Parts: sequence; C-alpha cells; structure tokens
Amino acid sequence: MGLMTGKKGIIFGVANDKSIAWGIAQQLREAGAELAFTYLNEALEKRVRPLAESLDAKIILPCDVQNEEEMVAVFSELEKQWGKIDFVVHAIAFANREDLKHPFSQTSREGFRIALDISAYSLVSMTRCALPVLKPGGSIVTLTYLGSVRAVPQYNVMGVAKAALESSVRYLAAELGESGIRVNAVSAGPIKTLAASGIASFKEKLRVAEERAPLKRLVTQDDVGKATLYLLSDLATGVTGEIHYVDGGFNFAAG
Ligand code: NAD
Ligand code: 0WE
Repeated sequence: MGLMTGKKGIIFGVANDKSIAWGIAQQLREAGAELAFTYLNEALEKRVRPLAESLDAKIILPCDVQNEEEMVAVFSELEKQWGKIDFVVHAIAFANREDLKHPFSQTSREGFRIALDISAYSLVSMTRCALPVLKPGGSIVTLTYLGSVRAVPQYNVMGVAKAALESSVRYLAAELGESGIRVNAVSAGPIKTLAASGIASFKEKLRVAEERAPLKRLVTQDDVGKATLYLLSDLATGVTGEIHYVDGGFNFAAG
C-alpha cells in the first residue's frame, strides 16, 4: 500500500519530461495515486498525452487557465468520470518574455495583467472550480519561487505574480480550513525546465544556488515531487497556508 493508494487527483502544468509537474506526477503515481492531466494546447498535447499514459492516466484534458469555460469543463468531466477527488496540483506560470528582460519599471499594464492572471489568479479560479469536487481532507499545492519575497534580478513581474500567488495560498487556506481542505505552496530552487530556457541570467542563477545552498547542490524535479507528495498526503493533515521551501536551504542561509 502506497501513501496515495485510493487517492485521485489532477495535475496542471506538464509541458514535457523536464517539467516540475512531471517530477510531481511520477512521485504521486509511485505512491499509488490515480492521476488526471491537463495540457495547454494541441502542440503540447503531443508531448503530454504519451507521458500521462505512461502513468496509466485515462483522463487527459485541454485547459488554458485564461479560459474559465475550459476550467469548468475539466472539473465537471472529473466529477462525471471519478466522482469526488482528493488533490489538485497547480504548476503554471507565464509572463511575456520581454518582461523578464527589460527593467521592471518598463512592465506594461497588459504584461502585468497577463503575468498575474496566468500565474496567480489561476489558482483562485482553479480552487473555486475544484471545490464542489474536492473531498473533505482534500489538498491543493502550487509552485512558487523566492522571487516573491526578494527582488531577484530579471524575475521582475513574475516576482509580483508569485507574491500574489503566495498571498492567495494563505487566503484560500483560511477560507477552506473549515471544509477540511488544505492549500500550500512549494517554493523550489532554480531548475532547468522549459520555463527557465532562454532566460539570460539563468545559468548564473543555477551556479550561485549550487555554490551557496547548504546542500551544495541544485534541487531536482524529484526533490520537489517528494515534498509535494508529502503536502498532498495524509502525512501533512495539520499543514495548511504554508510556503514550503525546497531549495537546498538557499532561502535561509543566503540572506
Ligand atoms: P514548465 O514550462 O515545464 O511548466 C510551466 C507550465 O505552465 C507549462 O506546462 C505550460 O504549458 C503551463 N502554462 C503556461 N501558460 C498557461 C496557460 N495559460 N494555461 C495553462 N497552462 C499554462 O516549467 P516549470 O519550471 O516546471 O514550471 C512549473 C511551475 O514551477 C511554475 O509555477 C514555475 O513558476 C514554478 N517554479 C519553477 C522553478 C524553476 O526554476 N524551473 C522554480 C520555482 C518555481
Ligand atoms: O517561474 C519561473 C519561470 C516563469 C516563466 C518563464 C518564462 C520564460 C519564457 C514565466 N514566463 C516565461 N515566459 C517566457 O516567454 N521560474 C522560477 C524560473 C526562473 O525564471 C527566471 C528566474 C528563475 C529561477 C527569470 C529570471 C531570473 C530567475
């Protein structure tokens, strides 16, 4: 019997086999969970479907989080096929590329709106849509980054979005506690994924994290997957509203 045997849940944010969401999915499946997946668009469906099927997923649905109807459709399909569910993983972020390059004060109103909508508001709408389908004892986890609380060079509007995301975690946790539903975030150290590719300062970020982290190494998708597994499992029944750092200790040691 695994930690997640008999539990069902959905993972938003797999793009490819480097995705943090994929590291989480593998850990959950290994622990016995039954998984559903979403993908952003048809181009990504080609990547995501074979990965999902390799973990025996039967429910694989499109969802652009900017589209409320798609989000509603995902959870009504889950209820139809599964009844109630146990967990939700939110591993989604996006900002316009130029906003991660230009000085922060140059961020356009539309760039700010897009980053906050996709990277932060989506947790709120996802939680709202999940609520009627989540069992008491259910658990929601999102992914965040240290740039929410420090001015990390180039992270810019994404840092503002992650601050909103982390605050949303606390407000959602406060509201849903009485329903027996927990909401937490995992704050991961830098990991080479699609969302990290093409960012000029990223290599430097990896080097500094490796050198200054107490563990003297980068964290992996597996490390993040295992921490997320804990937060989604009944090992964490007393834990909600937390920002849980999985960054090799960089956060506390490198201040
Ligand atoms: P990734 O590119 O593999 O995942 C990002 C996902 O967001 C992709 O699957 C993409 O399809 C999805 N996405 C973007 N816009 C979307 C939309 N409108 N609707 C639905 N999905 C959308 O990269 P990743 O690094 O695995 O990112 C996952 C999460 O982890 C993000 O929240 C990111 O901020 C966070 N994170 C990443 C790192 C890192 O260094 N890679 C560190 C800490 C936190
Ligand atoms: O959250 C992230 C990355 C989020 C992200 C990345 C991209 C690149 C491609 C959001 N939107 C886009 N849009 C694109 O067009 N991380 C935590 C990884 C990351 O990104 C950085 C970092 C780190 C760490 C950007 C600058 C500095 C550090």
